[in-house]
Amino acid sequence: MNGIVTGLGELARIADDAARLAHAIPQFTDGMALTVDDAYAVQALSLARRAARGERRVGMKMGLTSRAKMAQVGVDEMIWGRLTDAMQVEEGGTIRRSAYVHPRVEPELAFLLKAPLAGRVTAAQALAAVEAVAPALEIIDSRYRDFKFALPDVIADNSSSSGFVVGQWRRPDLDVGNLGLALLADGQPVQVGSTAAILGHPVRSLVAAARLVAQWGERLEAGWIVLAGGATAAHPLAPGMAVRADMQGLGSVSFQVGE
Ligand code: OOG
Ligand code: MG
Repeated sequence: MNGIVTGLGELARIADDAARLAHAIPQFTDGMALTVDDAYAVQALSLARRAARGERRVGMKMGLTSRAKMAQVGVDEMIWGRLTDAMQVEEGGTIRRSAYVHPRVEPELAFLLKAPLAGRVTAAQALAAVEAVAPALEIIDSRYRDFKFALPDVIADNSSSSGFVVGQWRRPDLDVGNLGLALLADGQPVQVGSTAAILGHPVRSLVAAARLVAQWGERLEAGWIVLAGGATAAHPLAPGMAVRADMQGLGSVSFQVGE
């Protein structure tokens, strides 16, 4: 950076170290031109480092699929990231605030797949591949200073993914297109909204996920979790906080924040 030519592998190491050690870094795009393609290559290399440490891929997250999220971070294109087993927090579990730079939480809908999906699929085809749906919370943590980034930065940083919690799975016989939801911190609602905020219907996020991974030679696998993207703006986490999301017809999902 800063005029020095930095390889994509080196950027991946910087992004991975920042996530692993919970320290803030300057935006890559402050010092260099980084294309979206480069950024996804950095993300893949960074996740390869996690795989080398024994982390297992369990799914994919979609990001910036709602207006509220786009407005909050000032980026207006859909993005995606990779989920690993190490990112999953047990429902009702406790995270350590110190393991993150400046974590936020957002209410999401999770899909569990029973069949692979890739490329151009219809909403009906996407739904036919869904085994179950559940309310979910995503813990996002940009590794960039002040949570500020441009599109290539956030992609290189695995689209801010750092943790996720999934509530009780249920059969997908409920139309998830317009479910009321609330995000509560210490019992107080801090965000309210609807799953309709996610591209008009969260299944569109699953359709987009299948298309986007295929551009990178991947497919969504049976057994994977796909997070549809935050339905509301994200809320900052603080030590001692109890976090819960309630979703109409799907119940709730929660976790606690420790020191
Ligand atoms: C980028 C990640 C966006 C979502 O659900 O929209 C995201 C960020 O907000 O840092 O996870
Ligand atoms: Mg999210």
